[in-house]
Amino acid sequence: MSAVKTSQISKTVVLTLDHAPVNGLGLALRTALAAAFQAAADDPDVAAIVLTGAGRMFSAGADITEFDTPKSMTPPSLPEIINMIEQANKPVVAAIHGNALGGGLELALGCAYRVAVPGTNMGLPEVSLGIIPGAGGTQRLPRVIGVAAALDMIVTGKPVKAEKAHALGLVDELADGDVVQAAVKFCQGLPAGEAALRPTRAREDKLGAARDDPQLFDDYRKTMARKARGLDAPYAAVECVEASLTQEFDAGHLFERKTFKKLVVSSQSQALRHAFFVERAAAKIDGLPRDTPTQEINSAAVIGCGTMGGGIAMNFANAGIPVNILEVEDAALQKGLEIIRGNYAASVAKGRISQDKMNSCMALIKGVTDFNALGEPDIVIEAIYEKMDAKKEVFAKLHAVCPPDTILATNTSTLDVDEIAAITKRPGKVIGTHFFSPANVMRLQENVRGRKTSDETIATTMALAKKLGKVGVLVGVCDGFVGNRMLYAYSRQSNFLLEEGGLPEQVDKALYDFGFPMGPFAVGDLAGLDVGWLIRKARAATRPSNLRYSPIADRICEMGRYGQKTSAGWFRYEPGSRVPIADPEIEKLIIQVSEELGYERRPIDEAEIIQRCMYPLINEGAKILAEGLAQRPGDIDTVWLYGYGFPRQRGGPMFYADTVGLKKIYDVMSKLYDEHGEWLKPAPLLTELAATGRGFGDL
Ligand code: 3H9
Repeated sequence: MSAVKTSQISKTVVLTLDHAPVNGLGLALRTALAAAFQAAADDPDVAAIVLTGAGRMFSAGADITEFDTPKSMTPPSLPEIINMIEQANKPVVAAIHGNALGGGLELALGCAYRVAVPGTNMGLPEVSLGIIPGAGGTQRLPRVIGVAAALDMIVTGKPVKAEKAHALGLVDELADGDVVQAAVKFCQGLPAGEAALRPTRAREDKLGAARDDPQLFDDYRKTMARKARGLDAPYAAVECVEASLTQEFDAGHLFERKTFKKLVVSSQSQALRHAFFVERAAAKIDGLPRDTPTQEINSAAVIGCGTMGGGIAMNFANAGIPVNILEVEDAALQKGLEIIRGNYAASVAKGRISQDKMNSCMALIKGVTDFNALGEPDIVIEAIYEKMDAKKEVFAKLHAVCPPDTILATNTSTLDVDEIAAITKRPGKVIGTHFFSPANVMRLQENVRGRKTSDETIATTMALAKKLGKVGVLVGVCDGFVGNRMLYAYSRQSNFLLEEGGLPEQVDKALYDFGFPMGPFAVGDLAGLDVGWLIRKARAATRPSNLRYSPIADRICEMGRYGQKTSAGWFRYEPGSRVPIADPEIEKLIIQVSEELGYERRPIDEAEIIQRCMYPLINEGAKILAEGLAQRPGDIDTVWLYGYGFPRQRGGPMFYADTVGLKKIYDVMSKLYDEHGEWLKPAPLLTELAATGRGFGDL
């Protein structure tokens, strides 16, 4: 069956890309499209051609799964097909709905005209995969919408809606009703003969403004420094767009093609593509059929109107789901609601959402002070402080007041979900939904499966994550679950490094340069140091005495330094500023602790900091995999990419580990274990994979 369907309406041929799920322009679709297009172009009875997509969208672009495979090299290539379309002797109109992304939009740019359904996403997101548009996008888009607007779309990779695309000149007409009918009508309104042809390559008018602004590219490079830090593709994209202005079309196109070919084999692109696919794989649960029934979530409740509870409630409201939020003390409730209102107002002020959107979200959030006023929510998420007794009390009450079908979820980040579930008579309906702070911003949702959590509850909670715009990853019950358990291993070593000779600013700089948005100490100051301190104090009695423990963080808290909220923590802060400043007082404290513990301070370089922080984190990931607490290495990567800002261009910790080589990591860990003891003992799975020359990707 051909991947392109041909039909005819009067003298217009309609070619429909029909290659589920996203009309990816892999070899099968390219071959079929080239043949069908050639036939239509050669047919003297055909006056015009409409190109459209079947199913949910026009096209999501090149088939990413074929990159690095011989199929991607097999003709006809996408640039060849687009050139053929552009040079056809009859007008070609793209009829676009759903998404026209990457090569999909490039295909549409090769058409003389574009008709689109309002709301369609149109964009060149290639940079998010570590590449640039490689089928003429960097040369044609500036010719259609001008250089400045094209730079924005190509370098940020963010799609625009068809309405905006229309205003930019990328869409010639917004379809009122059926897009194919609209495109056919559009063809019929075109002038006869050559007057209807409009090859994009020949369009020069939109380039004029940039020709008069020689500073444009250098200025643009300055604005992208922060967001594009450590990334190659955005800068390469600017160079290619620059070529659209400084070179003839064919030369610019060739330059783009060469740049694309170089980037597509780069380690950054491999890592970013890995990130794309593991995120989608994380939505699939082993042993849970795709058609597992899910419950409808049309109403929700949140227990606790603190920072987490408020952020979680905002997620529901943003998704249009009414949510009751409970705080027993009215004053605390009002304070929490005010913070929510303030967060929305800040988004309105920054132009991120409209005042109308804020009003509709606020109208969906209702504060209550009594469990009996929770109504009949489809799901309740408990987000109170981390104390088992308090959580059990809440769950007992929830079980008593909520309908038997209501899913009862806990936002705990450390406690045993099974113990919480046991207090109810519906353990199948109990699950962990661990959001990350700020919960209305961070995209990770660790869904924690208890021993008795039902398949339906799991499927519903995973679907809910998608509905809330989150990335759901299913994990098992253990202390800290996947993310925080690995984080402990990382922070522990960063503290030990201070005792051995490092300083917070040095350690943070090394991890920032590695690609994290912030180092562990600046993150600690941002999150607040008192929370961890309370947990450590509560656990002090059960802490194994044979394991190394760093007292520095406790000593800092004893000084009343809780981080940014007290303008002092690991760093100090000027009033009203969030910029960490190295503090001699902390340096003195660290040196004193080193002396007390008998460590002779030594210089520690960046490479050692990275190894010392990242390898134990990876080692913990290996233990988590062996214990079956994460389904696959890619799930761990997804947790770290979306919950902890792990540099995406490194693919996540487990992917990064494979790029380093597990043998090397094992060797370093073994040496560290000899020097520093138990915390650094290589995990059995790491040992086994290293010994057999395999990586996590082989599992
Ligand atoms: C490019 O075009 C290069 C050119 O410039 C140059 C060429 C020479 N390829 O995300 P979903 C799969 S680079 C292969 O869950 P949604 C996806 O893995 C490309 N597979 O759906 C999933 O598979 P599974 C530039 C793809 O509705 C299934 O389709 N384009 C591709 O939430 C459904 O996907 C992009 O970067 C692909 N291109 O979102 C766009 N796209 O079911 C990438 C998707 O087995 N795609 N799949 O897990 C997207 O952003 C989203 O998929 C989209 C739909 C918004 C389209």
